[in-house]
Amino acid sequence: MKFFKILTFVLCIVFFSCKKNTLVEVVDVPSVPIEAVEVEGGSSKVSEVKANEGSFKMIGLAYEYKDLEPYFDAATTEIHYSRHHLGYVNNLNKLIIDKKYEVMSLSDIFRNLNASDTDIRNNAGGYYNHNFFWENISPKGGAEPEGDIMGAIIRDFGSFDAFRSQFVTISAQYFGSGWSWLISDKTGKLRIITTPNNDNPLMRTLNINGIPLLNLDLWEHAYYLKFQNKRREYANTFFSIINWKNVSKKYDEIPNKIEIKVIDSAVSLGSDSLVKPKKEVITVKKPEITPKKVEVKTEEKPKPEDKKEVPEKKYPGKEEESEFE
Ligand code: MN3
Repeated sequence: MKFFKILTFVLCIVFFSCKKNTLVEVVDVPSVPIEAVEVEGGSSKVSEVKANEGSFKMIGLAYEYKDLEPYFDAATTEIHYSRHHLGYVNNLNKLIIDKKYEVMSLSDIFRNLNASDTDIRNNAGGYYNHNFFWENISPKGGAEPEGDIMGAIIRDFGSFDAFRSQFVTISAQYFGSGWSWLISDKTGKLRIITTPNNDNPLMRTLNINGIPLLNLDLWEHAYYLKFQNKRREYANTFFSIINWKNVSKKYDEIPNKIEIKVIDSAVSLGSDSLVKPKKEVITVKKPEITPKKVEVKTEEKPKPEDKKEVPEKKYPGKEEESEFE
């Protein structure tokens, strides 16, 4: 019996000493990670994202990551810009060291690319396409464009709503990773196209010969956190933050608009002198519509709207949709 009493006593001492150690550990744990999580979860700033040394830089954003909410979430925008976009420029800078591309501009790189330059093509495309994408988004964007580009959209798609519907559908239905674009093609007509991977309309190998005006990133990294598999919803939401002022500016700088060809098709104009002639075309075209107005004796102000309605029926936009399905 004496032996059992001693054994019980020893076991009690061991039990309580173990329990004591356990309690000390439990008390220590919760006080540590609370502050650590808050520090880790804080977003970095756009201005802190810098490319490694090389020919090309991160050109920054005109807004912070959270500014695109509630449309695009801050986490996706941050990861997209500070990891994916940054990755492309760093890879590109590395890939072109001691190659002919090292001293070229991006547009020259796209013009000179060979089909075998896959890595440079993917990373130069990724860098350019993302720069283009961020510029065409703004927390103050959305609504509808104004000016000549709106006239061109109505001329080539029938209406802004028809254009939007086509752009969203084409973006939603595109298979795999790539980009959807609004471009002005070689005839000056607006078209919606898609490109695979990080290809873009400036690449000679694509034979598109278009000038890009607007693009949408169709890679899952651009939307999956917030929209999951609902790419149509993502494309629709994109229209709430499109920076139409910027798109419109790009359109105004295009040299081969249809109006210009009408007035001066025999003359090859330099790119610097193209904006002014276009305005002259509008004044030339107006008299064609005006006589009808005079006969009816209606107000003067509605003339431009009536003028836009005439070519609407010539370009039924939905015909193009089937090309991309
Ligand atoms: Mn992307």
